Amino acid sequence: ERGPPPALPAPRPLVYVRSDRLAQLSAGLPINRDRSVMTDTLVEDYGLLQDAAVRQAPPASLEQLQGYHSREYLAALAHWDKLSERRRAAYGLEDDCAPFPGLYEHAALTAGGSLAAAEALCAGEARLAVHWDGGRHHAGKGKAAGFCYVNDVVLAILRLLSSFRRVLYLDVDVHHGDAAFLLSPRVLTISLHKAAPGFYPGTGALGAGGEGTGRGFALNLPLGDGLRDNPFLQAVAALAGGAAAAFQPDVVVLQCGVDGLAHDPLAGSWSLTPAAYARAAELAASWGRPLLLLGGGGYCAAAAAATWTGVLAQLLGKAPLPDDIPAEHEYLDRYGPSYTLSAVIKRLLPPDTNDASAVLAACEGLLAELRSA
Ligand code: V1P
Ligand code: CA
Ligand code: ZN
Repeated sequence: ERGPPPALPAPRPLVYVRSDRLAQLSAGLPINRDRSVMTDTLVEDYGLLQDAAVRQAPPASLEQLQGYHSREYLAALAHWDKLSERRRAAYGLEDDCAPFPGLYEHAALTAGGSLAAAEALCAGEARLAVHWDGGRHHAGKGKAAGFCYVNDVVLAILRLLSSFRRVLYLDVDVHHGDAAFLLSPRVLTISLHKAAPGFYPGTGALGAGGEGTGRGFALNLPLGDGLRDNPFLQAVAALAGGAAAAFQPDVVVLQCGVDGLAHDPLAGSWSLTPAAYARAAELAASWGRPLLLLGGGGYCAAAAAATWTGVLAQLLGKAPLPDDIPAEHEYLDRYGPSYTLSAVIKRLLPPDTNDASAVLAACEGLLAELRSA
């Protein structure tokens, strides 16, 4: 007898994509050593995965990677050991992006994790999907750059575009999201970043960028040193909130690089606290659309893990968490000498060089450009 189709499974509050293999492959690298495993372990020890669907990232297929990257670049990632130094350099495989054993698998898992998270939103399995190993916003079609070998952000957005009409991409990493999606009026890119002579990557001047039909759909807000929580959050609320109201996205992607945290050992530029990122993520969620949450920069592993744990707690309605790191936590020693989530904010901060009213005026100018695009 034919009855009605079985009810769809109720969406989980969270799809959490992690990769133990990727963490293993990253363990020997000079940048972000231990960050993945410390983040996943802390999130788990605070009990934030209790109702989540937790998935191991599948490696992206060659075909999936070719959705953005060139075939010859992908071959170079797989066979870099057979290339001359000159050819490696042509693919960006030097300095910031030195090749290493397992590089192709690393890249495929990085992309596969963000694709799996995007997929979960497309399938309606959750309203929130997280992949902290993602957010590699500098990789080009045929070139590695700024610690990014594969642009999982672009790949994930492409996947989202097959199920959602309009994507709002907000990039709060302290660096300019330079290689993100700039060619379509269906993707609105917003990047807050530091801009200063010599500061990487040197792009993202104030104004609305984008090319072809995407012209006007990339809003760049460069900011100066010392940025504090309040002006940062005012800018996110005014610019990204105003843009969301005007653009009416169907899904939101947040690149939540946390290298703007005070005392970040690599960027050392902004003076944000973990609370600023939790609040920014809450703002992105408040637009009422499914949210894909990706990582990015963040060069003190303990500070990044603590901040991302706080972001997740906020989005799951479980904030504030007990400030003391759980006593049984495997990486407890890495949070010393305070052994708390909030320790990162407790030292002296340099002055903020940003003028709050100038920042808000810049946001208004960008919104006016968007409205006339
Ligand atoms: O400044 C550069 C180099 C100098 N070259 C001409 C470019 N690279 C930066 C790269 C920063 C990448 C940020 C990635 C992200 O946005 C997303 C994951 O956060 C750089 C820096 C710096 N202070 O800007 N590389 C390094 N430091 C570095 C440090 C130690 C070992 C190797 C590289
Ligand atoms: Ca940014
Ligand atoms: Zn960064």
